[in-house]
Parts: sequence; C-alpha cells; structure tokens
Amino acid sequence: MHMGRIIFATGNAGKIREINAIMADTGMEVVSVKDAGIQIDVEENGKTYEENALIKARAAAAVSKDIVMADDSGLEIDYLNGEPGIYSARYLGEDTSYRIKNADLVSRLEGVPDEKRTARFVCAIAAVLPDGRELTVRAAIEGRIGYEEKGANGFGYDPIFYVPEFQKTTAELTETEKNEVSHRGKALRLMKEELKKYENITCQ
Ligand code: ITT
Repeated sequence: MHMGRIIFATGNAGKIREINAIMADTGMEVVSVKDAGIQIDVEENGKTYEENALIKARAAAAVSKDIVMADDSGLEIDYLNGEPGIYSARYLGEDTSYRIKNADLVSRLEGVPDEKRTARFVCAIAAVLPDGRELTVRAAIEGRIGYEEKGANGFGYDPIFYVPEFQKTTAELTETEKNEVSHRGKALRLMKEELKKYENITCQ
C-alpha cells in the first residue's frame, strides 16, 4: 500500500483530534501544519465554507509536496438566519471563550420553542493534491440548540448542539459516536471516497 502523508491546514486542536481518528483507517499519516513546521497566515475572506477551506489548503500546498487538506466549518442557527455560519470561529471575537459564546447564543434564543431551535453544523473539506488538482466536499449534521451547556467532550459549540437521535449534545457523545454522525466525519468519509479515485492514493 502506498503510504503517504496528509498535511492538515488547521490550528484547531479539536479538529485535528477528530480528523486523526476518522483518517486512521487510510494508512496515511495526518500531520497538522504546525507539526509539519509550516506556518500559514491566511485571511479567511471567502464567501462560502468551500472557498475558505480552499484558501487554507492552497496556502499550505504552496509550501508542501504532500497532499494538503483543510476544514472550514460552522454552526448555522435557523432562528438567527444562519448565524454564526462561516463566522463561527470569529463570533464575538476569536479569543472569546466558548462559555461566553454559547451563553450568548442560548440567550438570543430565549423563549424560542424546541421546534424553532433547529440548527446544523456544516463542514467543507478541501484537498490540494501534489499535481495541483483540487477537490472539495461538504456535509452537515442536523440538530437543535439546547437551553444550557451540557457535556465536556468535543470543542466549540458542541455543548449547546443537541442531537435528537441521541437525546444528547455532541459534547455528551463519545468521540467515536460524534465522528460517526458529525458534519466532519461525513465530509471526511466523502473525501476518502474522492481520494480513492486517484492513482497512488490508497484508502481502505
Ligand atoms: P482553522 O481555521 O485553523 O481550521 P478554526 O477554529 O478557525 O480553525 P473555522 O474557521 O473552520 O476553524 O471555524 C469553525 C468554527 O465552527 C470552530 O471554531 C467552532 O467554533 C465551530 N465548529 C465547527 N465544527 C465544530 C464542531 O464539530 N463542534 C463544535 N464547534 C464546531
């Protein structure tokens, strides 16, 4: 089997942990840009998740010979017209704690009944292959915004994202459970299928 390396253009430790677990069966080593000694400083000024994922992947691909991937994701709350969406990381400021961001979103939904609390996590993954070819995939998980933070797993908005099938938030799911149903798990599995179509890249 061809053993290769995938450089993942993310600085988000929560994403990297999930991505490593989801990609474990590919036989490919997933390395964060930081661990690969690559520094990228990009402005995520795209209008879509796909554009932003490509901006990050292209920046790392410019200085790497490996396959490069990037994830751009976000939380879309229907009652808030899709906010925070592609601005999820920047909502209330990049350095603001998620305790504050989550409490703020919950308070903006005060008095809103269950059926109007619908939301989804969306994830686009972009890949730039060594020959310059570019791929993007997207997936989502549907859920509802809870009434308070619950659970300590995951990261970001997980403690307020309630998944009806499990009757739990994504922060109460184990990492394996989350990866089976999450936007990121689904998107990465789609990307694995895309990569299988290319020669010299073997995924199980
Ligand atoms: P990189 O750009 O370095 O990958 P980032 O955190 O800035 O890291 P994004 O621009 O894609 O990444 O922002 C995604 C944000 O959406 C992330 O910071 C979380 O706030 C939220 N988010 C995405 N996926 C999530 C998940 O699985 N669980 C909880 N929150 C999530």
